[in-house]
Amino acid sequence: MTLIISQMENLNMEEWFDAKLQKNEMIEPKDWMPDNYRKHLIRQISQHAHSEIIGMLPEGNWITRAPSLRAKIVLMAKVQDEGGHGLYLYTAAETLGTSREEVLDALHTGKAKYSSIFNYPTLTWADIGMVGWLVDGAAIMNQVMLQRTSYGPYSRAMVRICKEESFHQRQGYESVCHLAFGTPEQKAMAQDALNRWWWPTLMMFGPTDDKSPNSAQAIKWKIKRESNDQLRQRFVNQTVSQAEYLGLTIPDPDLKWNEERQAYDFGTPNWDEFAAVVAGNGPCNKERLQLV
Ligand code: FAQ
Repeated sequence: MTLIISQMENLNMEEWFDAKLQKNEMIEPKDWMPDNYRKHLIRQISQHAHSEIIGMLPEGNWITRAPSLRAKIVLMAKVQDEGGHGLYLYTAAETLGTSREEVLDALHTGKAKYSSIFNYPTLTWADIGMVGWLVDGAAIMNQVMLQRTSYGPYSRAMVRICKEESFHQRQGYESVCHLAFGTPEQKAMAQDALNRWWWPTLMMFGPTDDKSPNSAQAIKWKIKRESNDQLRQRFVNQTVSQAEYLGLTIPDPDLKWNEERQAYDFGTPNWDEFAAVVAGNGPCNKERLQLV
């Protein structure tokens, strides 16, 4: 009897929850929510937080090697911002009933993922420019929609994060401008970095929509507002003219404006490489294994 009453209550609550989503009202920590909605958010928000923190490592590694005092100050500020983003996001995850220890444990034991992009090495100073221009550029393309995600604490964290990420993207572009308009050697260094970072950046948006197990439910729950492919396409459309201005070539022979779609056609990222990197067999891991 008690079970039936609690099932009926859950049914009513589910209707209430769906109606709230329909009205585009935020779900707040003390509101009733389906267990799977809670789990989905803990997964996504904690993985997002881990990406921000792991993302500090390749850049932090360049602070002592920045080529000028100005570049060093800017990079330190950026790395500090990323740490702050991680903290806002861990806090948002905690409002869902998980603890900082639990989510960090999931990272350390390899149960939780972080963005594949941070398993690529930053070999030259130009790579740091690419991280700002391309990696932050892709991150912000994805995160703008998350400002309207249905869970209040995540949405509010994203508003501040997006403001800071747009500074990050611009500082990266400025840094790449210096190289692209510098000496032939500097321009070649920028081109080499673009060649290495382009495809991994496109993979940051996640698998294609037909291979994305979490997307359909995420969109239904208004956690994600746009799909992986939509965001990837918008990123390509936005970035091509920026590369043209720099006089750099995007390493994709299939990249072509499609008049009918009013969008760029582009090639297929290497999804086998993506799977390997996510599984921990990326270029950084290989380097580490060789060093051991
Ligand atoms: N790397 O079904 P979907 C940044 C996993 S922040 C590794 O499409 P979903 C700041 C995915 O988790 C960058 N794994 O999943 C910065 C899932 O596995 P699971 C991070 C990936 O969640 C810049 C499986 O594949 N941004 O860069 C990746 O609907 C510069 C199936 O995928 C965010 O986290 C990947 N790239 O869509 C810091 C934004 N993609 O969990 C320093 C928030 C997918 O089922 C320097 N997150 N997977 O085991 C999101 O928007 C989504 O979670 C996606 C993935 C779009 C990342």
